[in-house]
Amino acid sequence: MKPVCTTCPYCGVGCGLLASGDGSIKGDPDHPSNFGRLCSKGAALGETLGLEGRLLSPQVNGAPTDWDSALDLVAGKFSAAIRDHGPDSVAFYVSGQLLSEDYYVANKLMKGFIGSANIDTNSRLCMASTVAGHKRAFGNDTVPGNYEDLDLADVIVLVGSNLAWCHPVLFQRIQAAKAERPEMKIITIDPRRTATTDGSDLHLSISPDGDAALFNSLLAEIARQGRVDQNYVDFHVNGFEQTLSAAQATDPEDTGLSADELQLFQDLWIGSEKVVTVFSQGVNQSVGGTDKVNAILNCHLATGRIGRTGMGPLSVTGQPNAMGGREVGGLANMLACHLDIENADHRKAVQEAWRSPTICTKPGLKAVDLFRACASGQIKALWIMGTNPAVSMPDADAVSQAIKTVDFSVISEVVEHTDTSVMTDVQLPATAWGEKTGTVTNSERRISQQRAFLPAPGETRPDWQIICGVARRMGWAEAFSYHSPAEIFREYAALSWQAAALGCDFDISGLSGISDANYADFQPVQWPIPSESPGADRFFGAGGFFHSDKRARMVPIKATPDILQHGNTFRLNTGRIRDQWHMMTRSGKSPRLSQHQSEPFAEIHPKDADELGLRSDELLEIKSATGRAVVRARITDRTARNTVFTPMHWSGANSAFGRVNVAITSVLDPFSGQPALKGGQVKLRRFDALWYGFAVSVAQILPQSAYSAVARTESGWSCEIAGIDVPTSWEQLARKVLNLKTGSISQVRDSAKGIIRVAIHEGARLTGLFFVARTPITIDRQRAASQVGSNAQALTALAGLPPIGQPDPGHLVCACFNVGSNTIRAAIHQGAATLVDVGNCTAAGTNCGSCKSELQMMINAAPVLAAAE
Ligand SMILES: Nc1nc2c(c(=O)[nH]1)N[C@H]1C(S)=C(S)[C@@H](COP(=O)(O)OP(=O)(O)OC[C@H]3O[C@@H](n4cnc5c(=O)[nH]c(N)nc54)[C@H](O)[C@@H]3O)O[C@H]1N2
Ligand SMILES: Nc1nc2c(c(=O)[nH]1)N[C@H]1C(S)=C(S)[C@@H](COP(=O)(O)OP(=O)(O)OC[C@H]3O[C@@H](n4cnc5c(=O)[nH]c(N)nc54)[C@H](O)[C@@H]3O)O[C@H]1N2
Ligand code: SF4
Ligand SMILES: [Mo]
Repeated sequence: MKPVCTTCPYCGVGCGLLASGDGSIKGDPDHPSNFGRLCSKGAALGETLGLEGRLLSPQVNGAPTDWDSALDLVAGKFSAAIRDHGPDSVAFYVSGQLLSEDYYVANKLMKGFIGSANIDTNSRLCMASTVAGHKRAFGNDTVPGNYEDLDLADVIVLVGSNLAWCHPVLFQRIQAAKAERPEMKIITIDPRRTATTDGSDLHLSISPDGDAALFNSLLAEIARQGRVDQNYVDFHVNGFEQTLSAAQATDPEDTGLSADELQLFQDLWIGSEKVVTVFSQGVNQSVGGTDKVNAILNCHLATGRIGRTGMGPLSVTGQPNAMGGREVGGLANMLACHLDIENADHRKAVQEAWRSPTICTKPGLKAVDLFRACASGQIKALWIMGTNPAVSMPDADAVSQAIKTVDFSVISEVVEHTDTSVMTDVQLPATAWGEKTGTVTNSERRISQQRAFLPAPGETRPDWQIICGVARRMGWAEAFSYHSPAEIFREYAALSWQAAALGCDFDISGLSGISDANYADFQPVQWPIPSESPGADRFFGAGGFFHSDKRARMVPIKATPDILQHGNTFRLNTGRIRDQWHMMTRSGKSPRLSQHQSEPFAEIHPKDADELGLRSDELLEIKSATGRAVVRARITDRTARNTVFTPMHWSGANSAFGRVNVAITSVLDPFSGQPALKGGQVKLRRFDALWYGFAVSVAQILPQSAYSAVARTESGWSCEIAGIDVPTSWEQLARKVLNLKTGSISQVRDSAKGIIRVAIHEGARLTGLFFVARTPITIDRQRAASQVGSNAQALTALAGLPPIGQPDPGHLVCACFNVGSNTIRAAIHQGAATLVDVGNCTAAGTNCGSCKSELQMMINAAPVLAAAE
């Protein structure tokens, strides 16, 4: 069987893949987003395709039902709410992980037929500040440049981006360009040290939210050095003088950088015309996110460094279809094809194209307000699609409560139990990645197709079909009578012609006549794709902005650094880890991906840890007025004093108290409504565990106790656990934790040291291991996990020894090729002195490269280790 060309369902790089029904996944060498490269998550997709935990039939009030009954119920409840309380009494909360065709029909149903704009998306938590910043500066939400600019730039500045972990294939692309042209400079601006800062020439550890001050200072320096592109500004830009004055009023000390660091950065930025400024969530997820975006754009506009090869601002998108969602108008304040709700001509064009009975006339509720309206009773019927707000929204307990409060709630999901789905009245089973076909747009405006290469399991249906099924039952059969995603795509592409005629950037009208056969054979293509002429590669090189006077706006920015910091609280910074995707409903199925980091943690500075009386690997309680989380402490100076960094990935489905968003209150950017998810205000305390434990079982372990985090292993599940009470029987506790009712128990106890180790055998097969101690468990997890499911003897297993005759690979470092630390150390010991040597000997680091900084640290440590031996 020939493999199917498809696109990765994870990040906004949008890598092309070759996928086969047997689960083998390779990078597509011909796809222009990745040219065959993949990262650890993309490479492990084959391990996530199993049907374990999938939602396979519609459920109403916890019982399976047929599609007709479920869809009748949903349509009936939404229609009744609209009839009794008006169109604004219902809401959709959707996702940048839907395909454009799904997203387009959801938006059409809400804005054109129900007649409300109460549809918002998780992009509100993600890209909203960039959208608002782009619109202020350019008139439309336009990404001016391309990935190719990263190959050609002389200076690349990464602002609030951990590209090495979050957009690894772009990071590899930059590293490859740097290997060819070592004079190229990579600068990363992040308050914390990351794998990305490790791989940069210069790391500027700015104060949290110091970004606007940094780019304001840069603008002032551009003017001081006489490096403004006066011609470009005169012809294409408004607002230069006021913006410069505001920038000159900024105190450079607000960046938290030394004068030397600041000068070095400014000289590098100003000194090379070919500079690309890449930005991500350290910019967007801030109370001043939109201002940060404009502070960056101001510098590119003032120097005319935009829309030409090798230069420009580049916002990297998070989700696979974050960009497509913006294009279809998934945000509550947008119409399809980048048209504006507030503009009567735009509304008319959309309504005419849709031949719809109505059209929303004002922006709808943005995510945070939408859930508040659920809590207050204004929203009577809520439909969530492809997102898990009970975990991913700030003030997550209040959001959970809001969902419970709504009279009627529905979710379209692919897995059976998420923290959100268990609170909804109706669960509709959607086909997952690999089972459905449609388009997505990546960070460089490139539209590619995700294609089915597996059959739809059980009763699952693609999201667009589910939405159309409800719309038809609500009385709009004709407008939602699509038979295929191709049909939806043609309508959408035709609407973009109207948008372009009204002066918008988004034009894919050249695809409005695409045949079913050509849609099936869709090749990756970048917009604009006008019908008459070939589209340009980039925007704004010669002006042509989308404000009515065709000029850009520089926006005066008042830099207000770290305004969230006050009192004796810590600043809670949050984000991502290398090998997990969001709430792990898919990446968490891969044992390989679950090994790199298998529990929620907080990076905390050694001095802060000292003051809290906290030792390494103990537990930390993170608390605010809204909620509390308990996570493992990682004491490191990679994070600054008075700040902690925690990953966002743990939920109630896999941890006891790992949902960190319960402790983040909803503080919003005033322009975009995006929450400041990087600036939580929390109190910290050492969590007084009486005992610490580690468990591995062939059976599924469930989160429990005062602290626990569950992860997949090759032969089952593992769990980090801790308790605050002494159980009546350790044997009983072991059985409960391991979820093993039967089997014979062996145990080792050292009461003086407070150590208890339990093994359970079913015949000769070791089915579970449970280690308990008064202090954090130091046992080698990988080794223990590899023994469960085998015929290992109790004594060997409980001693934590490797099975006889097997080498111990050690802690997993390279997830792509499953290479552990011991294997790498052995290679280094035998003379491997560079990354290339280590790669040649062990294959580690030769695929996605995300582990290179870890490998380099091991190489650097080698002489020290050798001396100590
Ligand atoms: N492995 C992995 N990759 C992913 C995802 C995933 O779940 N896992 N999710 C995808 C999605 S949806 C998104 S949106 C992207 C996000 O991609 P990124 O934005 O790169 O990732 P984050 O880890 O959220 O945050 C980036 C950095 O912002 C820094 N930061 C915090 N506050 C500030 C500040 O005030 N200023 C500056 N300059 N930096 C600050 C943090 O320390 C952090 O290192 O990743 C995508 N890729
Ligand atoms: N503290 C903190 N919180 C954050 C962030 C942060 O940096 N810090 N980042 C924010 C950002 S940028 C983002 S993007 C959000 C992400 O947050 P969420 O969107 O809540 O995260 P996911 O776990 O990806 O949720 C997607 C859900 O859709 C389901 N799904 C997968 N495929 C399909 C499909 O084809 N159809 C349907 N119907 N469902 C499907 C998955 O099983 C999963 O449950 O989190 C935000 N929250
Ligand atoms: S970089 Fe990794 S996660 Fe992102 S699209 Fe490519 S393979 Fe997927
Ligand atoms: Mo995101």
